[in-house]
Amino acid sequence: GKEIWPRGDENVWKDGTRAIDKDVPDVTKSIINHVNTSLARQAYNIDDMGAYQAVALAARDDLLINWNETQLNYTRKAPKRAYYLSLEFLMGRTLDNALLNLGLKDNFTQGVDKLGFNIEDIIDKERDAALGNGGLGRLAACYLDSSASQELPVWGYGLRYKYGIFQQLIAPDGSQLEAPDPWLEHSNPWELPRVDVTIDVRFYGHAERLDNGKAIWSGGQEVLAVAYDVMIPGYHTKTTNNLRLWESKPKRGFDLNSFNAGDYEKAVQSSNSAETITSVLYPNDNTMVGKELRLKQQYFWTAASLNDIMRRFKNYGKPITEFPEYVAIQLNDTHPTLAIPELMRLLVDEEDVPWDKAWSIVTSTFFFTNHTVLPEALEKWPVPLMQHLLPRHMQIIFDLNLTFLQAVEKKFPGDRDRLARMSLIQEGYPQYVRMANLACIGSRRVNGVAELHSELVKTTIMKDFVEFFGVSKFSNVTNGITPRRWLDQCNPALSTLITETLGCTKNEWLKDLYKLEGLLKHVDDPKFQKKWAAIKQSNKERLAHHVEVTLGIKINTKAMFDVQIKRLHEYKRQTLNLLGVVHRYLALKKMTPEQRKKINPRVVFFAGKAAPGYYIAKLTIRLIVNVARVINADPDTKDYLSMFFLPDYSVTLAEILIPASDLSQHISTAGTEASGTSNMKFCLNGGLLLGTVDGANIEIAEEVGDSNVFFFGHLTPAVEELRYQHTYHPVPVEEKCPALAAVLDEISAGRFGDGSVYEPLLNTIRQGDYYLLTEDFDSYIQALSMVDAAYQDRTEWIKKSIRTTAKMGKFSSDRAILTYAEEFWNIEACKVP
Ligand code: KOT
Repeated sequence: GKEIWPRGDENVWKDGTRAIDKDVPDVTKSIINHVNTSLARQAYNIDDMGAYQAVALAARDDLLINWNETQLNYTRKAPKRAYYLSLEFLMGRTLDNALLNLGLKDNFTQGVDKLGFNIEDIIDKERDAALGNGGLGRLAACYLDSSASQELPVWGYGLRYKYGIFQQLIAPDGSQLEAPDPWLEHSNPWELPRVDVTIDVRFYGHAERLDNGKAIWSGGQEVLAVAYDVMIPGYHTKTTNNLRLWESKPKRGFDLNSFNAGDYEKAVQSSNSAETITSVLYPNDNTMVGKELRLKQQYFWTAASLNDIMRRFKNYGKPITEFPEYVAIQLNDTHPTLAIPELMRLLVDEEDVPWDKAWSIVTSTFFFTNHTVLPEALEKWPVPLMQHLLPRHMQIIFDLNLTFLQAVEKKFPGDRDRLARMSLIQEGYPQYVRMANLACIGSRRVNGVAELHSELVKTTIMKDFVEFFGVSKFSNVTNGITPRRWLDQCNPALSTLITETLGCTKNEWLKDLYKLEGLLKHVDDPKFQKKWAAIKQSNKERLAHHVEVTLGIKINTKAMFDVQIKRLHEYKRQTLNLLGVVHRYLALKKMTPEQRKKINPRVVFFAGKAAPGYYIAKLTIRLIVNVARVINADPDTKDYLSMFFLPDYSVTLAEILIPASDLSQHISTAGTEASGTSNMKFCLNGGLLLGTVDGANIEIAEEVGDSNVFFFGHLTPAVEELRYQHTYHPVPVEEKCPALAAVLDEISAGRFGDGSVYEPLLNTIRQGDYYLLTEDFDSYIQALSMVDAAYQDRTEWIKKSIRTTAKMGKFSSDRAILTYAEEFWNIEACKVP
């Protein structure tokens, strides 16, 4: 039937709800209005920062209208929804992305110009929302962009950290220093505080068992979760989804009894500890840190999210047994695994659902993505800690384990080793809860993030589970990236050239990235090649300008730009790249000036953060910085080789670096990098790939063809055997790889400053060499020579670059998110009328 208008005059309400197609005068009016009212300022006292705030508020008005309509539409149509639970969302900046998605960039550019400002300067005032470490968090951000762009009813759930990933500084001796990232210091126009949306979350206390597997959990500490909503606009659609971030607050401001008794410190203590929960993002990537506060974050966030999801489901008015028909929940790695026992607790203890029925609801609702097979990253929590913090959840886990192991025993009678491996509990003193095992048995599907990685998941960490559940529960969804941010936004000139060349609208190819294949027709067109090369050149100049302004260093933009930017980690082997640069430097030193003149100049860029407690990774940064100082100052070689470590890597810095790269390096030990996603970003921007046969590199090569990538190194199946050899039949580096030994010796001998400082790093290679640098160094150097040779023929290089971009269709995060939607979640687009 027809809906009744809720209140007042329907026409007055509807007139007041403006449509989004703002023309230039609308834009200026709106900005001025915000300058005068929201900021209480005038033309006389507004600077770039103030202008940014006013422009952001003007853009936000449009986002809000779309956001409201989207959410109302979801409430009315009550579709099945999916929720993406991630402890990290590495969003970067919002303004430029919002204007492009709204289709308002041109009008805002003109409007801002009329007001005496430059849009790019204003955009540059925004701070990154850096609530993530690296690939895993940025993937979550790309998936939100794609969900909204594909009009899918998907919400993200995360934490509103007061401090994002630390700011990286470089000390005079070259080491990394960390400073806090107080990103919320200025008000954040992109979030809506929902002080009315709060959820109580309990910690500690005791759980008293009743009959039927039920229990009552009481006592302990109660903390309040307050919702902050972040608008996620789709590209050229009204659909504007929601990212809900939780902030922790004390339930009662402070304990009045203590206050009255004169103990002020004790009185504010409870409020301190509650607020601590969401104070800081843990700065570790691909490692597990067993801190109690981290476990508290995980429970606080999953409990608040699950309760919120349950409340929204109940508004649909459906019986609880239909929960999985309306809700799908994706677990971004094991960090939100407590959602599984939490949903059991809600169903069994609070909704009176029988245990077995509850378990069938749970296992129809969750989906689990694994992002790493590195053993040090697999989460396990001490049972005593969990028992203390979450007594009811520990009971539930033990009960689930009992039933699960009985089923395993039934299928594989008498196989005690198998039971020990598959148990949710690792035996010992103390015992540990294995989160990946719990996430696996509680989920309908388990997936890896690239073909090779998904195979490794099935044959290593989940082998027993494949044998128990059958292989069809396990599959692959290769990661993707959003072409809106990672091409249209960061490389507008290339985006324009592509649109002109393809003969379709920008909107069409940005939403169907396979259309890029249309560029192949033009590969041999010299005019097109020239335009392509000119854009790369101007992006290199943009980067050089940025480096000159921020670091005061001049860069030769005629050189090849060779880039490795990612978290510092031994498995990613920045050290291999660094030692390769030293090798090149030593070779240049030995040449005559005449010989050098034949060499193509090269500039090598590094950027990336090291976890504050990761000693070897931090030492690697220090060595990079100090090698760079020597090389860049050497008059014999500096015209042919230079090297830079750009501090404080971020999404925003990536947006400048990636479009400027001729070559990028993705050189992890085979079988260690689950996917990698920056490899896709470089290739999308026409940078060639130098890499190992690992992660998504393999699928990139499948798409672009082997002749357009530079591959080297041992393959995954060889790695285990080589490590065995290194352990039981070690051969000295001097014998195994003389070229590498020579480089190590130069560093030890003090050519780049006191060599003894770097011994611990060099010794990881000389002894044990877990990441197999001595095995891959020679073929790495060979690959670098192939790169040099290929770069000599500039036309052929440009063709490779065009072909690479043309074949990136597969790596759109739209393809990835539609796979999740169709194959896992069973949700459909829900268009705003
Ligand atoms: C693990 C523990 C804590 C924080 C982060 C991780 C983590 C990050 N595990 N895997 N990743 C990366 O995820 C990316 C997105 O899937 C992959 O492309 C990348 O290879 C992983 O290393």
